[in-house]
Amino acid sequence: MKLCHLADSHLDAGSGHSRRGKSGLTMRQEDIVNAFIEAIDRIIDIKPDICLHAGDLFDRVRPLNKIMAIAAEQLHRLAEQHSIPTVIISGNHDAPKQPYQGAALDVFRQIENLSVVSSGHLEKIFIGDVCIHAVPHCLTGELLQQELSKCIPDSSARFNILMVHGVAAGMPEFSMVDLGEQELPLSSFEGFDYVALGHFHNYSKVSSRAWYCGSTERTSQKERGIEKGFLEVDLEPFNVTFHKVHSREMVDLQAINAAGKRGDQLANIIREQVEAVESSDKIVRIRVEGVTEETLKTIPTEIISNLKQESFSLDISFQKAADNTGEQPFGRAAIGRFDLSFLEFLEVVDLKGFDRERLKTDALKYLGSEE
Ligand SMILES: [Mn+2]
Repeated sequence: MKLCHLADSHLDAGSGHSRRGKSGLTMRQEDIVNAFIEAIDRIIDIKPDICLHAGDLFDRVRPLNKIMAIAAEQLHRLAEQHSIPTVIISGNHDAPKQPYQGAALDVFRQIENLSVVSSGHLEKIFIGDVCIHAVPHCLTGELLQQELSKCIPDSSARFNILMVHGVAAGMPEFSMVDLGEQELPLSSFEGFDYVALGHFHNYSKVSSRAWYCGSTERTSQKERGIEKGFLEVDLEPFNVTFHKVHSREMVDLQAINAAGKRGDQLANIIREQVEAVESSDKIVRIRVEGVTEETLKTIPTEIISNLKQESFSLDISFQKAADNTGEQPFGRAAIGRFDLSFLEFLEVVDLKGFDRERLKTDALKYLGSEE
């Protein structure tokens, strides 16, 4: 019995990237889509008995139509054309925040051989003699605990598999410090032949039979240097193999100390460092510490904007001299992060009577990040 286990594809992430590719998506959205397609190609080659996607197929509740169409094509290819029975659950990113919204995943229910689990409740799915206990993202942590307490291995099945999306409890290293993430008590994993976990983006073993397969591409600098892909799992004898897919390199440059430097000197140091890593195909981050308002005003903006032009992605964060806590960057880089957090906040807060889309558009406008 062979499984393939993938998760956290986060399709539609990267919408804030500044350049568009041939498809019309941003080049970063294309990266994330391509990594997912590469994983599907490899899984089709492996031809497992069952394929499991453990949540966050999409980065948000309402992905672009173009992204939905790509996901449909790939899931159709995998499950229906290549007859690989596939189960997919919702995660904290793509599960609706209000039940009436329904999940984007629901439009794939017509695909043959594909089971979509997005109801907010445990669903037991039999595939041959394997019982899959699929627990999607639930509206609250309490509801999730209730559903997990119903997950009892079925003695009529040859193998019992649990699929769930969240943070293994008591193991904060598996947190994504994400809005809406939920805890999974380790006791709920007991008695299962395999536990296919989603949420934590770096593939990791939680216990001998419970694994995070990781995401198919990197979504933050925290994942820098970590290989991305999916797991091939044999149940008898038990064996787990990681398969790597291509992902774009991320670089975190050494912080620059701005103390005593003029704006032009600082810009040249930034340029040297960025050019040294050949940033044209990389996601690069650099922090400049101890910056005064005066220095910031005298930085030649054309040097910075040229560097941004030449780099695939360049995030420069300027941190104040007086209040060098590392917590309060300023400048456009800082604003860029704040608006994203605010958009995430808008997704989860109860906006009685307000137009959510309008608020988002206005927020982007006033927070200054609308290009
Ligand atoms: Mn997640």
